[in-house]
Amino acid sequence: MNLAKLPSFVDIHEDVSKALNENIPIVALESTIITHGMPFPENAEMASSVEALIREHGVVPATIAVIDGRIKIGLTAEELIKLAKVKNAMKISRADIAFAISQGKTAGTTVAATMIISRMAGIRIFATGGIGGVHKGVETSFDISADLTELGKTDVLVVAAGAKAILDVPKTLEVLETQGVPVVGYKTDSLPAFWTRRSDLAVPLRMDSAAQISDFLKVRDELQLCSGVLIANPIPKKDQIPSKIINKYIETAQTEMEANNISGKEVTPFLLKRIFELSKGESLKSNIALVKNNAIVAAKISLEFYK
Ligand code: PSU
Ligand code: MN
Repeated sequence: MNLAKLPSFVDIHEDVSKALNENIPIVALESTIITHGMPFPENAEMASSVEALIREHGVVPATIAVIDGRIKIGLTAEELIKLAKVKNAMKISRADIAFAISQGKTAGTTVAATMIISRMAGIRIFATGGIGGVHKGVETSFDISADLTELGKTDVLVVAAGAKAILDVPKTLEVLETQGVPVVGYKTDSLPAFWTRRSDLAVPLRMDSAAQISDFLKVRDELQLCSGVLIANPIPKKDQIPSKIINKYIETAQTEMEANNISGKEVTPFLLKRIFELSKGESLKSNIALVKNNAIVAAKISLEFYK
């Protein structure tokens, strides 16, 4: 990776640039989950403990965000806290990343924006909670996350706990297939549904080890497929919320969202916040647990891939 070629508005954390220069495994992490996905102080605690967990595996974490118009690849402890506390951060995807930089904004990067920045720096493996997807009621709203098209064209592997159950999961799977994105169940035949380990849907592909996934990535590189991969990793058993319970909260939140005419970027943060309130914080506990679980799997894949 020639770091000198990166744009002048990119700041790479010292540990990350060392890792890039010396081929030390790295895992990228997104920041919309910090600015829009969780309340303070849980967001800050989650972000720093996920980084610590990755380091424990001998892998360098690189949390990606935009702060005051500068792309940050890897955050200092102070930057992380600043981002977790900021009140009016943007939520940026492919459409608005350049705006945030040119206007000097502070922003959480979605899965799509984090993929773009990871790719630019040569980081291949990325962990998140759940990707964005096709929303319920898409027939009228046309709301399909830009995460799906990004997965179709940007060569980064994303570890997630499936697509969030607030989505129309069957349609999300269909779009991923159209985009040519392999969806790989990690040690599972069932597509994980974020807060629950299983859904009614079969996962298209299955692999049972980080080594298998690393081999798969290497074949993809030789084929020059140049698109993303989704690893669907189920939430740990003890952290699940039974689907009967979570689905009730999702339904209520969805009805309120429609009644309040919430649309666009606000949909996902609104739903996550209402489900958090309705579940009296239980959904957040599960969300944090599944992000940690994804970080561990991403670290293992990264270790294999850079061997
Ligand atoms: N996963 C979580 N919490 C989140 C998100 C994912 O556990 O807040 C964020 C991701 O950044 C994802 C975004 O890219 O939600 C999707 O937003 P939208 O549906 O507007 O594309
Ligand atoms: Mn959307």
